[in-house]
Amino acid sequence: MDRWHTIIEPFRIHSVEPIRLTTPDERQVALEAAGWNLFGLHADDVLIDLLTDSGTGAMSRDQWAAIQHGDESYAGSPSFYRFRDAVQELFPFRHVIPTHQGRAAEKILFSAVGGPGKIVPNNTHFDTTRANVEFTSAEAVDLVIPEGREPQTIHPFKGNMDLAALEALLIERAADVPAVFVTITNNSGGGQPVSLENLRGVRTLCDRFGVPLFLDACRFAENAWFIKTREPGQADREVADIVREIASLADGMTMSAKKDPMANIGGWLALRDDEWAERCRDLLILTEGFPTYGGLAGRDMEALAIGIEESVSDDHIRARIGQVRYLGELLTDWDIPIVQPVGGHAIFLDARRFYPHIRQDEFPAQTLAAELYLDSGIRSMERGIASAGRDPKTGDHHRPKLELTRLTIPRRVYTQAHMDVVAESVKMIHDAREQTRGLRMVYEPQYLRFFQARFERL
Ligand code: P70
Repeated sequence: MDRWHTIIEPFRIHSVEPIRLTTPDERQVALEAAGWNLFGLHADDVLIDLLTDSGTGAMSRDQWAAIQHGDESYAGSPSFYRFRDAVQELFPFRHVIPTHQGRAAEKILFSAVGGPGKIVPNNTHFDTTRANVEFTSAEAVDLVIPEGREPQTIHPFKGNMDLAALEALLIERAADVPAVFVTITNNSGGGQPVSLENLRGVRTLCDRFGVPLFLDACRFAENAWFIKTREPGQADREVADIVREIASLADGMTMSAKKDPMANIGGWLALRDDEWAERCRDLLILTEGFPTYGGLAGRDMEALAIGIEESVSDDHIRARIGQVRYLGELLTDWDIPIVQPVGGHAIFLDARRFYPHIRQDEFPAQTLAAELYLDSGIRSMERGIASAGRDPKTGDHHRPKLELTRLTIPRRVYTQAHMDVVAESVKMIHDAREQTRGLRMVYEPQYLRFFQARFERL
């Protein structure tokens, strides 16, 4: 594998935002006040914020300029048409419905086509997708290939759908499947890509059983970059061209525009089917707003139109994915256990191997996130048993195979020096791992509990 340690960022920085250094004592106080949950911190008390790559990217000069052109008409804003055209340039679905973020698109779609008795397959449902499917009393099933559940197994497309498992499900239940979903890249499985070959296989099955194929496409450009660099015969294509082929295989998409399109807020639902679109627009009006703005301001749609274009710049994605990989290589060189190969938007620390002495019920990945914050002020996100929630039938914890702590890299925000600091801090807590104790959960909300749960040190 080719290896590069220094990646040229294809930009220079023209506006800076100060970050605050804190003392260990200040961090201890802040973390305790937050109930050992990093979502509860004031961002001012964070040194390097790797909680999420969602809405946290740096907008470009051109995006800020476009904001000045925002037209705030309630209906028929020219900003909507610029946004719609930018979407259709890559995803030529007839209907493009703006929403304030990705989960609103999910809520609307599943309200329209989900419901009791329905079942939705996906490579891996992201938290909000699963929650929105289940909220309609439909069932959400994850059919990623087995390699996608094993942190150490190397596979170029660990986000691929298990086609045999999908076929088996469709043979039995096709009539109950409103749509097959594929998440690109597969966030919950480590930000792992899906190959074109696999998407074509899913399409063939969908055609055979007469079921539509939808993309949860938040990180479409990153997925396309992996196709370009890993899939035979794709190396000479532009990322935009690969994205268009991905789109051509699908019937629709839900989208959080806070990821690859580098907007601070926004999303969309896009689809071909007229009747479904009509139902979704009705629901949109009920919950989000008129169909030419969804929950967005005209200026947001302007920033999005430019961000969509910038997201498929090959130079941008090379640097973006190269930076994530750089951090992954530093950690790998120091024998820190991470999900391999490194995915598109984040490094996923393997908390099971990091803290083999902490039982899963004692929240190893949450513990790791807390220790990292205490050491340096870096904020990460738990992606393990706390995030997995409970089985609605038995009331017991889901015990996911992957117990991970995610270091999510915002786009165009941090430098290589920041990545060095992150790697050094992870090494510090890794060196001290044997003395580390786990946590106990002392408050647990009903939905998506990881956002607001509170913990105490054991
Ligand atoms: C993250 C964010 C959002 C997301 C996603 C995929 C593959 C849909 C969405 C929803 C934010 C997040 C949200 C819930 C739990 C943890 C983190 N992912 N599909 O950090 O989009 O946030 O715009 O409603 O990754 O990964 P939105």
